[in-house]
Amino acid sequence: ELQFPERLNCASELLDAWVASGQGDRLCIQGVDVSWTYAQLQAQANAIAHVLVEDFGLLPGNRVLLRGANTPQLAACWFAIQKAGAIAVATMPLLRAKELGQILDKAQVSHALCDERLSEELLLAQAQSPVLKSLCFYHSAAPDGLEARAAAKPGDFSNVDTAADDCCLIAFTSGTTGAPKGCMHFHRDVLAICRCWPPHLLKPQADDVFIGSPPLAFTFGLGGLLLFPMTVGASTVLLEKASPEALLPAIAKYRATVCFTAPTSYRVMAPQVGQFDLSSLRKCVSAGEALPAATRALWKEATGIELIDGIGATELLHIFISHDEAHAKPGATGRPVPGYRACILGEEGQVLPPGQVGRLAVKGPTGCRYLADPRQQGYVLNGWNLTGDAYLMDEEACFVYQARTDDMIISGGYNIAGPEVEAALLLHPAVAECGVVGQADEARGQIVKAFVVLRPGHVADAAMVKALQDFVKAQVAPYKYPRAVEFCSQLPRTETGKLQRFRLRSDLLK
Ligand code: 3SK
Repeated sequence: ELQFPERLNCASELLDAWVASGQGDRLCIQGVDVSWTYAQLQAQANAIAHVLVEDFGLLPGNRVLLRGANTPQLAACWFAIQKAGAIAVATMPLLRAKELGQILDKAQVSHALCDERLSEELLLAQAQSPVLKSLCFYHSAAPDGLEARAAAKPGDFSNVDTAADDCCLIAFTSGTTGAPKGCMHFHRDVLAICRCWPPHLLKPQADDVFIGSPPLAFTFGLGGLLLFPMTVGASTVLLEKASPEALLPAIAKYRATVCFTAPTSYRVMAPQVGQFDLSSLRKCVSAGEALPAATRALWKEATGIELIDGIGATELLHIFISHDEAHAKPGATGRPVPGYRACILGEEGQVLPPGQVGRLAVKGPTGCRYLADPRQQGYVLNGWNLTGDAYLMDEEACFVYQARTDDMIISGGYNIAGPEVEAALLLHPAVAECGVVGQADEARGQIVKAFVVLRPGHVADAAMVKALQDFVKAQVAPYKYPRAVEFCSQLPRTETGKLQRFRLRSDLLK
């Protein structure tokens, strides 16, 4: 079991400790035209903490909204908030005023630090918000911008003496249906995720260079691109634009060794890897969505690297089931990360035996604490977090993803997992992307409907529909084949790359 002292500030452990131990000149963080050592990041975070406290009256426990793409300055702001004993509420850069307004209100945000280039929507939200009292822009040349203010402050700061159990971040769950949910996490949670998955499964080294696409506002990105490299004194590259097309040249440019991105991104990058020198790359992590076996194979064939898969949740802060390269099993996510336990629960809450599909439940050092939300009761039961994912545990105690519990299609009495049909379709050479959902049907209750994006050069016609249907029937139980196929030019995805099946479903209702 992990032990933490009663008083704990995660910034002291992850940032200040490197400087205190004489290693402040290690390279910490690179951006488009900046490169900071640990000491430089610390000095910047300290100066920003002074600005927040002295210029804007920030008090411990206040909530500070962050808005910006992944940059070193965003990271400095995040640590400044921790140092001041406040609570970081990082938001996805693509959010619009309405969504920002919901977050301001729900989290009772009093202060905001915002990249000046993304000011418009936040200003609109602020105009409607009775709670947001101060807003300061960074990446700004204005005399009252964050850079000018920070330049006038000292580079040292005495961190607020927070408790291990003080809330330090509220992470909002991204875009499914319903109002956004804010997940509260403590200083000890931040350190717990650094001590569970990385040392046992990622096994990073001090000379690693991390890179990837998830925004720091998504806890997958916060851990993978900021906290985990800093746990071992490694460095990280923060890219403002990290589309698959931008990620490959960046890996080559920065000689990156560890990459974090979503399965879709590995799938898009795989055919292009030959155009870049990726010889520095040694570890590739996939999360944020279930990893189809076809994508794992494609990436391995293109790079020789076995993907490290994982499932995490904003509610649990980071990955809780995973494997290392030596234990990869195509189609399976892996086993519980050391420190976590997992089981499969049936309809009545009973633990199911191996081979049976049920709801994945997880217990560990982190867990769900929704901010003022009745949905808390549905997520945590007897200390078990009910993730909303349908899984089975196989005979080797590996956990195998089936679907989100609401992605199950019930057709003619059969339970069909949409992602399983997607995985089969993705093996077809003409298929670039696909999404499979249930469509209402008088005779069968529902039928399987596939939305398919074809690779260039393939024709979307009746012959292709038949070819795809036959292809699926040849791989999985024939009753799972998509009775309806619709070709489209793109699929709806969240900012973090997750397929929004609910939007495909709502398209069917129109
Ligand atoms: O969605 C996931 O799988 C995930 C992974 C790592 C951290 C956080 C999340 C939500």
